[in-house]
Amino acid sequence: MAKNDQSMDKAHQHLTTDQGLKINDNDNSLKAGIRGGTLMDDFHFREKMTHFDHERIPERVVHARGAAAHGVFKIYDDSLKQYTKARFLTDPSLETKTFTRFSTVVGSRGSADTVRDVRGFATKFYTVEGNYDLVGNNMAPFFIQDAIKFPDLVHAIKPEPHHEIPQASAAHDNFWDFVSLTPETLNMIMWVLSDKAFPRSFATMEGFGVHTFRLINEQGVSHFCKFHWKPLAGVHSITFEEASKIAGKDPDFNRRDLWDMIEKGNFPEFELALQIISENEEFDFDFDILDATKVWPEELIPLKRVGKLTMNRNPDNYFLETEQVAFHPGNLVPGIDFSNDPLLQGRLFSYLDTQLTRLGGPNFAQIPINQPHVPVVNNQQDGFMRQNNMKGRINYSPNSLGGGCPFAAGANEGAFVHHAERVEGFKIKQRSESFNDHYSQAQLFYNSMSAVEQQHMVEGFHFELGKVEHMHVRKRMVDHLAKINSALAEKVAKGIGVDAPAGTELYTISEAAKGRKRAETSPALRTIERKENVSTIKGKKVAILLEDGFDGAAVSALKTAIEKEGALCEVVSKNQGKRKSASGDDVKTDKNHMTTASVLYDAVFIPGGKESVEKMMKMGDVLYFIREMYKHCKPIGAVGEATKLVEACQLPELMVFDQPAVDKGVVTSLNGSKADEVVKLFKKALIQARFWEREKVKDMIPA
Ligand code: HDE
Repeated sequence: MAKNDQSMDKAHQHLTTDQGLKINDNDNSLKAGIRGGTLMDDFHFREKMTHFDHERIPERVVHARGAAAHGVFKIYDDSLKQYTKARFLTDPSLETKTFTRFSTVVGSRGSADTVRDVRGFATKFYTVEGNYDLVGNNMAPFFIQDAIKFPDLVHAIKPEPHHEIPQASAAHDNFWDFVSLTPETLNMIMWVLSDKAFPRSFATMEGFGVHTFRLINEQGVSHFCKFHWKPLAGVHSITFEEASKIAGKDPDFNRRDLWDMIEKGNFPEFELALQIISENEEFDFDFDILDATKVWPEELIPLKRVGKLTMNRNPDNYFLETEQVAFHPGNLVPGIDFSNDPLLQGRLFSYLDTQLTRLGGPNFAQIPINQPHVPVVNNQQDGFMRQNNMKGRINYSPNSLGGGCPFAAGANEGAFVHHAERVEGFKIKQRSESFNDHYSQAQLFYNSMSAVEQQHMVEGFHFELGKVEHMHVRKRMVDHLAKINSALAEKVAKGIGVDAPAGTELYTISEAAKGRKRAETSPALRTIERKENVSTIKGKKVAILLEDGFDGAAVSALKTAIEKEGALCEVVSKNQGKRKSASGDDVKTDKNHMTTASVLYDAVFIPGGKESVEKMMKMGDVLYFIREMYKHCKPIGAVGEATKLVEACQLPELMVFDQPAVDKGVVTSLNGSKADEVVKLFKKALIQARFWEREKVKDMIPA
C-alpha cells in the first residue's frame, strides 16, 4: 500500500490535531471551571467530534458485508497464448499481485456471515497492463437474465421496506412472490437452496465469473470463455442448523477463519480454471451462452486449470482496503473482452455509478487500494478528494504546447482495442427466444445432487417457503417445483401445508433445443460426494475436550499428527486457564464452554485420563457438545476412558470398540495405549469430513 499518514506507526509519537498541533489532554473537554459548561474555544474537541460524526460511508447496496486478503497469482505455463494475449494469463514468469474480497450479498455490514446467501468472490489483479477485475460469485448461474431486473430482484430480497424485516434472509413473502413470478430465477434458486449457500469457509468455496467473456489472442481471434476458481482445500459446506447456531455464537465465523488462516501461514489457495469454446460452437448447446442464468456443464465443456491464486496477507486496515476497494467488471486488460450477455452489459454501467455515492466522487481510483501498479497518465483532474493532478499547464488533447503528450498507444504498444464484433439488428426491447428455457438446468441441478443434498434442499424449502405468509405464493412456487421434479414438489408441499400439484407435467426441452449438446447429469455440481474433495485437512479445526487429569500423550499424538498439515487444535474445558495432565504437564485452555460450541469445529477429540473423564461425565455441556457433533455428522475421536463418555451420550445406532476402530466416523478405543492408532483413523475421518449416514437417525438425536 502507498504510504498514508493515517497508517503511520503511532509508536513513540505525540498525539496531534489534524493540523499537526501537539495535544496536552485527550480526556477532558475545555470547560469554564471544573464543573462548568464546555467552551466553543475547544477546537481540538470540535475537530475530533466532527471527524467522528462523519466516519461512516454508505455501505454497498449489495455485498455490504465482506472480508478480504492480499495475494499473488501465477499462471502455470504459456498454453493460453493460443486464446489470449493478456500477459498475466500467458507469462509464467510474472507474479501478479491481487486483492480478493469475499462477501455475502443481502445483509447489511453488521449481519452474520453464515446466512443462506450467495457469496461474492471479487479479485483485483494488479497486472503489468493495468487492473483487471474478476467480479464473480460462489454460484455459477445468476437469478436474472437482464440487468434491468436487478433493482427488482434486490428490492424483493432485501428487508421489506415498511418494517425492515427480515435482515439478511430470503425467507419472506416479497422475495418468493418475485421468484414465483420470475421463473428465469429457478436455476439459481436451486443453487441458493443447496449446501452451496453455507460455505464452511471462504477457502473451501468455488468462484465463478458467471458471465460468458471473450478471450482475444495476438491475431485478434476471439473465443468465448467462462472463469472458475477451484479451492485446493476442496469444496465444503456447513449445514443449515450449524449456520443458524454459528450466527449467534460467532457471527464473524467466515471472516475470522480467513484472517486466522492467513495469520497462521495456512494460505487459502485457488486454481483459476477456464472453459473455452470457439465462436463456431456458440449455438451448439441446449442453452444460450449469453444467458447468465445458465451454467456450462463441466461434463460438456471441460475445465482447463491454468494458474494459482494464493491469498497470503491480511489487510492492514479494514476501512482503507476492504471497505474502500472498488471493483468493476469493466476493468479489463488486452486479451479479455465482453460478450453481449445483457446482464454483464448492465453491470458495466452500475459499478462505476455506485462508487460516486459510496466513495464520494469520481476520484476513487486514487485511493491506494484501487490504484493500478502501473503509471496512470491522463488529463482527468479535480473533483472531490483529488490527490494529485498532472503537473504543468497541459490538461487537454490534442495539444502542441506539451508536445502532444500523453499520446494514445497502438495495439502493438499494449493498448486495449475493443473486439470488432460485427453488429446488426433492430433496436428492440425484447428477449431472445433462446432465453426461454427456465427449467432444464434447474432439473439438471436437482437431479445431479446426492440424496443427502436433495434432502437438505427439501428442508431448505420448508424453511424458506414455510415463512411465507401468503398461501398463494407458496402454492405458485410448488407448481414451479413440480415442473422440475415431482418428488421434490411433493416433499416440499407436504412440509409447508399446501396440496401437491396434481397433473403438472415435468418440463421437457423445446423442439429447437433437441439435437443440441446437453448434459443429462452433472456430478460436478455437487458440494458433497465430489471426487476431488477428499485430499487435505488444511484449515480444519478440531476441539479437544479435557479437564485436569487428562492423558497428555494422546493430546500430543493428535497435535503432532495434524498441526503440521495445517489443521488447528483448540483445547476446550469448563474454565479457561491451565489444565494439568495425569503426568503433571500443563496445557493452556483456548476456550471455555461459554465462548465456544461444537458447531464452530470440524471434529472433536477426547483424550482419556480417569479424572478428566469423570469430571466431564457430570458436565451437561460436554455431553451436549459430543451429541451435537454426532448430529452434524462430524468426526469424533475418543481414547481410553473417554470411550465411556461417548457411550454415555447414547448416540443412536453407534458401536464403540475396545481396540481402535471406526463406526460412522466415530473412532474409539477403550485401550488407552493405542492413541497413535486412534489418531491415524481420526485423521482419515477428518479428511472425509462428514458421515452423512448418521442423518438417517437425526430425529433421534436431540441437540
Ligand atoms: Fe454486482 N454489484 N451487480 N453482481 N457485485 C455490486 O458494486 C450489479 C452481479 C458482485 O466486494 C455493486 O461496488 C448489477 C453478478 C460482487 O466490492 C453494484 C447487477 C455478479 C460485488 C452492483 C449485478 C455480481 C458486487 C454494489 C446486474 C456475479 C461486490 C457495490 C446486472 C458475477 C464487490 C459495488 C466487492 C457489487 C451491481 C449482478 C458480483 C451496485 C446492476 C451477476 C462480487 O454496482
